[in-house]
Amino acid sequence: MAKAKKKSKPKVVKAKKASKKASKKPAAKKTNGLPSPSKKPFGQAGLALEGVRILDFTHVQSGPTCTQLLAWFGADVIKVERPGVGDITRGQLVDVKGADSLYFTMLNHNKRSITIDSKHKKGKEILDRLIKECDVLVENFAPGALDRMGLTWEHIHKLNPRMIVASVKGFGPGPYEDCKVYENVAQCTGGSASTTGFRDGPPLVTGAQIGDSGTGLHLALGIVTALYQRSRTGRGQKVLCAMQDGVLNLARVKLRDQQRLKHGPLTEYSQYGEGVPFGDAVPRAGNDSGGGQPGRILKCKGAPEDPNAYIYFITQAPVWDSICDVIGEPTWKTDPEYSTPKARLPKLNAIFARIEKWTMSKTKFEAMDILNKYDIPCGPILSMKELAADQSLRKTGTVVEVDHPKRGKYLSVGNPIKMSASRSRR
Ligand code: CAO
Repeated sequence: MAKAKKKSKPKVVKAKKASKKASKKPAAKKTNGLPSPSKKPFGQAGLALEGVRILDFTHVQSGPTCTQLLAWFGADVIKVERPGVGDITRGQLVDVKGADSLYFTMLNHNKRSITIDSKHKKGKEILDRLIKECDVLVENFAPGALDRMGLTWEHIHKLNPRMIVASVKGFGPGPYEDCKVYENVAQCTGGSASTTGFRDGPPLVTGAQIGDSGTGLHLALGIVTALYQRSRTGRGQKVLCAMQDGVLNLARVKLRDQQRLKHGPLTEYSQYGEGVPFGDAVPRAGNDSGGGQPGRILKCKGAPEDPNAYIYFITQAPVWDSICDVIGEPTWKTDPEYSTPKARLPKLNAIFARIEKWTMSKTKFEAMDILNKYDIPCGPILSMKELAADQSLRKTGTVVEVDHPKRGKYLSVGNPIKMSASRSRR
């Protein structure tokens, strides 16, 4: 980062001087302090975070997700692990005896690794040297652990005032700030579990790791933003992402509904049509859509024997006429009982039952093909088996094959963020 800035400065100065001396020459273009646009073809001007060095003190999932993202964009990530133990996930959910687990490899395959005892005198010296040479320290230890190693903000900032110290914790400042937190705890305390599942069942956690990976994503944005600010101020800062906050951010539509409750029932929720009164907190809404357009998961040909023969179907108002034609109910287009979204709300169960009669006559892919022709929003329920075999995801690099010295080839998720001028480093 520092190098790139040094290179760019003289160019700007030269351009200004030249335009003063030779008044007949056209005025130099305004560059806002940026170097002039690269003439190199897109994708050949280096990686976006090239030159950024990360001291990676992360473990398990939330922190490693963050540093994996930064490494995809070209940052040099040096992962520090505890001697003799390593990241605990190396040995968790082991499938191939003697090899690091997929849990570990799928989150760390683009990093360098070093073992350092951070509580040993020699280890502390090495860490101090690394702190001086790195741009960002990322950690997700239990609250207070970094301080107990002697790596306080004051110590780090004194050694390297440009250092950004980025942390994942379970909670922000408050009554729970000292708690250790794992994925499902964050899903429960961030509002996701209370709003996931069916009304008459218990709260549910979701398979997507919104507490761990979701918070890692938030932290990566915080780090890149702090790097951007540092390019103006020359100074690092602390970046904190609490898992509870990250989950709540992802569950914000439910906080929206909490406030709507004061003004009446949530009419797009199935329970409204079923005549079940609302309480004073947002209920679980099964597979109802989170937006203003009613949606459901419906059976397709093969269900329920095939557990994934389902499709998500949205009865979006602008394409209602097409929906009626496709499912064979053309009179619903003009029948006042069905023709407006408001009229449909109390009978969504019956409407979706009729649509399901149609989806059950098609496979999920046939239904998708037909519905897409009419811009009717829908999505087949894709299993992990189907996603692993999906050739278009392989082509875009969203699913990648990685080589491992002990386990051979395995599949990993590649960078889901695509940039035209920065290739992802696997
Ligand atoms: N050298 C010496 N000691 C090391 C070390 C190293 N290289 N790396 C870690 N340690 C020590 C820590 O200093 C700590 O010691 P103290 O308790 O004496 O301070 C000890 O190892 C354990 O660290 P920890 O408390 O972070 O680990 P844990 O397994 O007990 O807890 C977790 C794990 C994830 C619950 C906790 O780290 C945490 O709450 N992190 C923040 C939230 C988070 O990221 N959770 C997501 C986890 S993914 O599901």
